[in-house]
Amino acid sequence: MCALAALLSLAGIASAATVTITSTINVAAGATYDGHGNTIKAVGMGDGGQGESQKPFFKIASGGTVKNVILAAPGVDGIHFVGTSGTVDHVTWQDIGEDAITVKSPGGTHVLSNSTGNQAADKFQQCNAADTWTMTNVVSNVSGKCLRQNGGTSFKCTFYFNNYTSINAHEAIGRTDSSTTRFRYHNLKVSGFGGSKGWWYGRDSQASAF
Ligand code: ADA
Ligand code: CA
Ligand code: CA
Repeated sequence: MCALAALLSLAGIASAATVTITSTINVAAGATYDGHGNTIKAVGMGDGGQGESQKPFFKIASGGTVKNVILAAPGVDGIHFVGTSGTVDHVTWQDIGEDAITVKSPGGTHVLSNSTGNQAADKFQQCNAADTWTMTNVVSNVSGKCLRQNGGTSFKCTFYFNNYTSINAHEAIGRTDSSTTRFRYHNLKVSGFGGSKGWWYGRDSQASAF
């Protein structure tokens, strides 16, 4: 323990720590993982590049929550929602890996709130199943796509960008290949955008304010 941590500990004040993990943390149905502001570092779970076989820091089952945690580099495969609902709140990705947060099968209703994802080489958020995904008070700081519905899929999603800030996205705010998906936005702030097909990658008619 460093001197400052020891002093804080004597004073009864918990200070943030770095926690090393070597395998995915499974958050059970209905359970909450509260990181208490600690930083998690993944070892042996991937290099944070664009390889698709990296492991996630967390898998969140239905009704589960991950909150108050900082995810260090390497960003591996981020966080996976694997149930019909779930929440990620107050999470910071310091350096996103292959992607930062994924809705996996079966999809349902998910929330990302009060969180910031930094330095996505390609995708910040990835959606691989039909979902209603609400993002509130979220910042994407450097990305290709802030959000990508899995390429070539035609299921319907509704994505709510609520108080969402995108800084330096170089391809799209949202990208889908599905004609039934809808992008809804409220207080969406975009700066440094570099895409050539618009914020919604050629699907402007599927995007509307709420
Ligand atoms: C790519 C890949 C998908 C899936 C996705 C992801 O789009 O083609 O199969 O792995 O990435 O979830 O990261
Ligand atoms: Ca991917
Ligand atoms: Ca991924």
